Amino acid sequence: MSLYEKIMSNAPCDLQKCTNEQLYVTLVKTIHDITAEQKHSDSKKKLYYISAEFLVGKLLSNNLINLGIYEETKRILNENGKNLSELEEIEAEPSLGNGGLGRLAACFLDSIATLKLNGDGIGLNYHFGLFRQLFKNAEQSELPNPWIESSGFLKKTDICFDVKFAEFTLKSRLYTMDVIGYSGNVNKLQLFDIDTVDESIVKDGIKFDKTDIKRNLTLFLYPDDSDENGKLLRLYQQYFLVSNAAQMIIKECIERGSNLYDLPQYAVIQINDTHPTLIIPELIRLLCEKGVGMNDAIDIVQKTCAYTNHTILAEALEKWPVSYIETVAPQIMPIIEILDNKVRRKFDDESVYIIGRNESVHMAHLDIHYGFSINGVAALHTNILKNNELRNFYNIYPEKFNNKTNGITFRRWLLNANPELTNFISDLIGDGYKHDAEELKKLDKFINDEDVLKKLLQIKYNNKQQLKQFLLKTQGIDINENSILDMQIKRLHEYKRQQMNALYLIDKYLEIKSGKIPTRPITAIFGAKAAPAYTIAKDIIHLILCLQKLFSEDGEVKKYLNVVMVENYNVTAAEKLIPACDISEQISLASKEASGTGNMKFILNGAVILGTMDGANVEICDLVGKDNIYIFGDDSKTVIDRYKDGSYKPRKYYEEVPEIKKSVDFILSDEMLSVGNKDSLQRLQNELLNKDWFMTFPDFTSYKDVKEKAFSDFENRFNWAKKMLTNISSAGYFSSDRTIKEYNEDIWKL
Ligand code: 26Q
Repeated sequence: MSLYEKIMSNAPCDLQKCTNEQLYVTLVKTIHDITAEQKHSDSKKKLYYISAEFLVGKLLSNNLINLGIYEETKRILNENGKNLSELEEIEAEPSLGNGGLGRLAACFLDSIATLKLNGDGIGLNYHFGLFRQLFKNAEQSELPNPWIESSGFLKKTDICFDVKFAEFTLKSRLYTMDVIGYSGNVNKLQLFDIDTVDESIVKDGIKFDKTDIKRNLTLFLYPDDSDENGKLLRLYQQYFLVSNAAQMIIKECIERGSNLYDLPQYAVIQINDTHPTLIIPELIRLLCEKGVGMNDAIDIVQKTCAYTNHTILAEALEKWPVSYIETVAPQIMPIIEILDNKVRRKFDDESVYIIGRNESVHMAHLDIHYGFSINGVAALHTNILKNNELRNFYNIYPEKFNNKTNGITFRRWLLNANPELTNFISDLIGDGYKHDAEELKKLDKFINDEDVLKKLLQIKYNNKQQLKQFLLKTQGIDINENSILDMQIKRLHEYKRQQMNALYLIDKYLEIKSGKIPTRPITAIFGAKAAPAYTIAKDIIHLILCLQKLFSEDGEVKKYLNVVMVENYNVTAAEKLIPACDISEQISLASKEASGTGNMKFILNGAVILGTMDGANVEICDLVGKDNIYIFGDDSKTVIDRYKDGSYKPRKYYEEVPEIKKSVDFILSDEMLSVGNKDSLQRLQNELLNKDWFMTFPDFTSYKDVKEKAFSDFENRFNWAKKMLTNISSAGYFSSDRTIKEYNEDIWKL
């Protein structure tokens, strides 16, 4: 059957007469029909990538691309007077993740399927995912983000398990999404849910009764955990996830011939950060229930589980009070105690115990002792884990530690997001890079080709115009396509230092006010959600929104400097923003960003990074070379030492560096108070002056200098285009296909 016939077999009427909604459903069904005939990869051993988050993004065009039918579908629609991009808008984005960690899991699934590896994702089917962000009075407010459609890509199954909690048992239901590889192979994302969840209990934004577990369990991703009930709900979610996963894994492995003692030959479980860590005691518990002895069960599980660490921030390392675990799932507590006792008998070092002094369970410690592999997500990150954060563990288990530098799927972040650049690259070097990303290196031979450089600049300009249309339509904001687009788009966190960027913008504003005019207009674009209970993060959003308002209402300033905060930043917005970016801000305090993956998406799309020597920026710098990236600020060693000696005093910089003083003072100026909220601005100013925990002041001057240098280099357009080309040609290493091959060779061995 031709593609046209397949589409027609699902269409309710002639394509010309169909509504866009009908056509969307038609395409979803057609994709289902095609994948139903494809094979799920097969091998004796299967990977289970278990994660609380899978930030998959919209699926329609991605699936069409991976099936190799995007162009043909577009043509068929055009011939019938229809427009594929209008259909794309109908799909709601499944926002089943916060940011980097969730998006990484989604990129990995794409690569696992593309490489025909036998591996599925296991997660939760949050009905409202991450909240939808709204700006009201220059502040963030939160709304539910319903995404599940009756005829979308999510499929209901009749697979159910019982999950026993202390006070009740919940029956789960499995939903699945096809993960379509770019190679005629299809895997699955398995998402667990309960039938009794009740969307109607959500009122007034994202408020709901946090104690009503039978109705609220899978409503939201990570509900607000500022209060005890929020934290307990998160633990209910975690245990629900791992108990379902463990039951399903055991069932599948038995079906494929395992006698349970040989489980490690049938399954490998990759634990995505500590959120699914309880799968370790849960699997041990289930194996024992099936007659395996305790010591054998521990041994089996230890050979099956591997753990990825995504964070260095000590305050983000998960610990659960024993009393919480007793409240939620008391049956696993005796097992955790046995695991802890074994550690205590073996090691005379409190810092590696599982149950710490304050009666709480260190999740990462469980993973490290009772898994066979622990990896960081960029070279610098893994080294910091070995030498600092997890040094005592590295001394015990050096052989378990390994690095897997993150990657991104080029299908979504190049082919889908930037078709014009994709076609241009194919014209220059053929299509081989689509399967072997390192072939992008072939672009280097065009480094002095003026026509190529000109075309690169033209494509960037075209993408800026498309972004302009997108922002006009979605937010009514008009950006100047001839300005420099400088972007910082990522979750809002103090360590990522959006506040330092804001201080820079204040400084620039004051310069313009005093008559120092930039050579070319600058548009500073932000996109960031703050956790609902993270007060300072919300204050930073408020500051940025105030600057946006202030500048846009100042006839003199707005010609040269604009701030745009994109509302509800998500995967869909990122796909529009990244291809249009000139300068990408990757300015975390060195040693704090485990890897970053946005940085990789930007260089792939020909943006140049302004950043610190942190996370994967270090590897990017190695590959693109110092002339093609703008590095500033203290390095990780300096920062780590400064934390150790406790010598940092922000006030000293405030008093000694006039630009810092002026910018910080401005936060509470009359201009700001005319547009902003005094309490919020005051709190932020105090935080910077008295704490500045992420050391924005010591880096401020070099940030400003290097940023000015980047702006001035931008004016030599051909030279800039060479930097763009080198960034693109160096991006091959950051394909998640490379990362996944490494996971498979070193850890999974499928
Ligand atoms: C923990 C406890 C309670 C509530 C929430 C959490 C929680 C939730 C999400 C802790 C961490 C996360 C997400 C972390 C994350 O996204 N980390 C990022 O992972 C990326 C992929 O490896 C890296 O590139 C980023 O550097 C890292 O910040």
